[in-house]
Formats: sequence, structure tokens, C-alpha cells
Amino acid sequence: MKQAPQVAAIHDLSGFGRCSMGIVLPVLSAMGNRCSTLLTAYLSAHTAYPPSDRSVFLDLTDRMEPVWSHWEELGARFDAIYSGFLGSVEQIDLLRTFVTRFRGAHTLVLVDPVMGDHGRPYATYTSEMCARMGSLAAEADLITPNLTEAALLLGEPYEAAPTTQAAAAQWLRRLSMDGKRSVVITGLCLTPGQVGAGSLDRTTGAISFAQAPEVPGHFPGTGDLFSSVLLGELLRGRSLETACARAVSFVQCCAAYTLQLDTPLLDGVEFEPLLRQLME
Ligand code: PXL
Repeated sequence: MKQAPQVAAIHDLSGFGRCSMGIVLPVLSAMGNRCSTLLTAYLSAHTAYPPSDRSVFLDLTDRMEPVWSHWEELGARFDAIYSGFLGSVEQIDLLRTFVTRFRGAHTLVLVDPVMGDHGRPYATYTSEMCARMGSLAAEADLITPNLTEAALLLGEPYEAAPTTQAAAAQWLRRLSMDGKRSVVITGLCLTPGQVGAGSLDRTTGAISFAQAPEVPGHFPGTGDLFSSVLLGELLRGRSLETACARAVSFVQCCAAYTLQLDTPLLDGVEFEPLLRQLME
């Protein structure tokens, strides 16, 4: 019998509000994977909630290397390494070292270059972190920026974000570093009333687009949901194009379901009752 694929999941844990590890773990587990978690930070709540002087941000930078040194002793091997929200600029170089140590011949390295959304960096992301994120993304086999992050990686203004397939294809090619890595850009609006993702698959050079009806309202954590489903599908052996289409469709389904419930947008999408859709 085949063992469950093993994923090194490197994200923060936000105690309140759905995002990052609180999404990555249940989604990848439901899809039949085993996750080893390396925490970048622990927050009382994700940063989209209004700022508060009671908020807790536990930066775990100096605990990361000791954690993976224990993993090395235990002989850990990973089918995928998947990073997201970072707690400090120093974590960028630390994670580059992690990738060098743990990448095997068949390891898929997915870097979600989490930095911001809607044209603005997240509250805890400094300009130095944004400027240096490209060096971590350069280690990846696949990156999954949203439009804000794609613009930051390319040094383009957010206002220049593509609105046509031809313009999106150009950004995908540029982000692929001449086809050296695969890219998925999320949050693309190429048809009125639709939203989705564009992908460039480095193994075939194919560029494709997946769209679904736009759900009014911006929910935090949908990028984490998208990338986790995408990775789960890739680990099942699906092509990037198929994985991308399934991730677009699942995120849309969760957003539409949540809108009906009329819950606070900042609480994110109600994916939990829909997880079983990912099991087949
Ligand atoms: O979804 C990205 C993300 C991850 N982690 C934390 C966040 C956010 C987005 O707001 O605040 C802590």
C-alpha cells in the first residue's frame, strides 16, 4: 500500500479567523496527505481584523531551525514543501536553507509568495520583506501569487494588473523566469462577472485559464484555500491545468455558500461543511 504523500507546511497559525495553517492542514488532510507543520508565527487573529493593542504576534523565527534539525534527525523526507505567510524578513533566507536541505529529486516546492491583497501589503509585511520575497520564490517549482503579489514580484504598479488573456500570459511568462518554474496567478478578472486563475505549466509550456462566477465580497484566506486545494490535486497526479480548474471551482463554491449564510466577511469562507467534496 502506498503511504500518504508527506508535505512540509510552513505557515503561520492564526488563532481566530480562517487563514494559513488553519486552512492548509484540514484541506491537505482531507485530500489524503500527511502534513508536518513548521510555524512561522502564532497570531491571536489574522491581520485583516482591525488593529488592536491586545493582538498577539509571536514571531517564531528563532525556533524554526531547531525544529527542522529535529526533523533531520528523524530522517524526514517530503513529497512537497509548501510555504506561505512569513513572520520576519530573516525567515526568507531560513526557508531557502530549508529547501536546500529537504528538497529531494521528486519534491515539489510550492512557494505562495504571501505579501498582500487588493494592491496593499499585509500589516506585518515590511517593504524589505516584499523586496526579498523574490529570492525565496526563485527556489520554487511553482508559485501562486495573487495580482498584488504578482505586481510586487514584477516591480509593476498594481494598477497595471492584466485584464486580458494576452496581458495575463505576459505576466505568467515573466514570472516563470523563462519557463524555469510553473506559475499560477489568482484573482484574475478577464470577463465581467467572472474571476479565476491563469497558469503556466513549465513541463509543457501550456498557458490556461480557469474562471467561475464572481461572488461579491472579499473573504480573507481564499488564497490559502486555493493553493492548498491546488497542491492536493497536484499530489494526486493531476495536471496543473486540471488542478487549477478544481481549485477555482472549490473556492467559488465555498464563497457562494458563505455569502448565503451572511456571516462576517472577515471570518473567511465556510469551507468546513464542503471539505468532503475534496475527498474524491
Ligand atoms: O491569507 C493570508 C494570511 C496569512 N496569515 C495571516 C494573515 C493573512 C492575510 O491577511 O493575516 C496572519
